Amino acid sequence: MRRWSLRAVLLVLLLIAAVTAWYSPRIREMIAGWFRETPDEVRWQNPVEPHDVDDDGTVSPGDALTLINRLNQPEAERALAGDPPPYWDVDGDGHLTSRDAIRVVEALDR
Ligand SMILES: [Ca+2]
Ligand SMILES: [Ca+2]
Repeated sequence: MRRWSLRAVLLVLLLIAAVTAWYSPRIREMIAGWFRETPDEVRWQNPVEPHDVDDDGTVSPGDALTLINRLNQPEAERALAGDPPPYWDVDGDGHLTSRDAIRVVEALDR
């Protein structure tokens, strides 16, 4: 009778674990998320609170002012570049426009 080496047993167990993990939708989605790039239109919108432009945890007039100041710069300097925060795209359309500032002001008015 042939005996299995410890290395072979560990390899089989590892293979079983990998196959089991791959067929678990939750684990497969988690692994896929590691390699998925975030689209730019989503990257510039705060995922927790879209109106919190500076990501300080509150929606304040400073968030609207941050957007208004950026909107007053020449168009070439308004391009969404670098890494957030600030989260320039409040409405999630992929662009910084006056509508984003209006959305923050509306949120302050509630
Ligand atoms: Ca804020
Ligand atoms: Ca926008």
